Amino acid sequence: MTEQIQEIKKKLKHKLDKERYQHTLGVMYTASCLAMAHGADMEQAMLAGLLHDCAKCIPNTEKVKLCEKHHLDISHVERENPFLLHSRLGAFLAKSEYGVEDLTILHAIEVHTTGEENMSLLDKIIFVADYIEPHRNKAPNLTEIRNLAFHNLDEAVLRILYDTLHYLNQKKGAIDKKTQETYEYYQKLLDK
Ligand code: DGI
Ligand code: FE
Ligand code: FE
Repeated sequence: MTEQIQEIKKKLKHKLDKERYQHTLGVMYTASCLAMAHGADMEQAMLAGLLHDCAKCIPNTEKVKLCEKHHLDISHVERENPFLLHSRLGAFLAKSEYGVEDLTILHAIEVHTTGEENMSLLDKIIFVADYIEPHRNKAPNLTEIRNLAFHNLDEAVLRILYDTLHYLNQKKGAIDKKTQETYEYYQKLLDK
């Protein structure tokens, strides 16, 4: 493993709670496996996986304040559900606090919660790795989605979005425009 990854790991351990740190390592390794399966750059996948939730444990009020301070956009749904900001703020911190300059990595971190239309290979790897890493055990259909992830990444993305929207509808969670748009884009792309 590169020195950069080792150093970031050390720093992150103090910024995340124990469970989030374990999840983060799970996403890092799962992302590297998906990169192997789909011919992506493993180092980029590991770095993006390692940092994707770097802003997750900042208190929600602080997330909003930090976004305002650094002029990061906050949508209506994000203001109501500030946990959603951890992805955009995470991309910002990955650059400013952890020294990552690679825009491909920063973008994958930025869109990891809602996804986005026409995602890059790395975006999709992080989006899927986040959902299937080994510590995750609550979502339905995980066995099937884990299998799909290594064979058809777009299908896995669509399935995750379908299940996430279903879950949010059930618990009456506000749906970010981007989550819905991503779902519709992949539904159309795969002709479903
Ligand atoms: O940060 P993690 O928990 O590892 O994972 P994540 O960043 O993908 O966040 C997962 C949560 O985000 C999950 O409970 C579903 C929720 N989510 C995804 N899209 C939306 C959403 N929540 C709301 N309220 N609105 C959305 O559009
Ligand atoms: Fe996250
Ligand atoms: Fe995560």
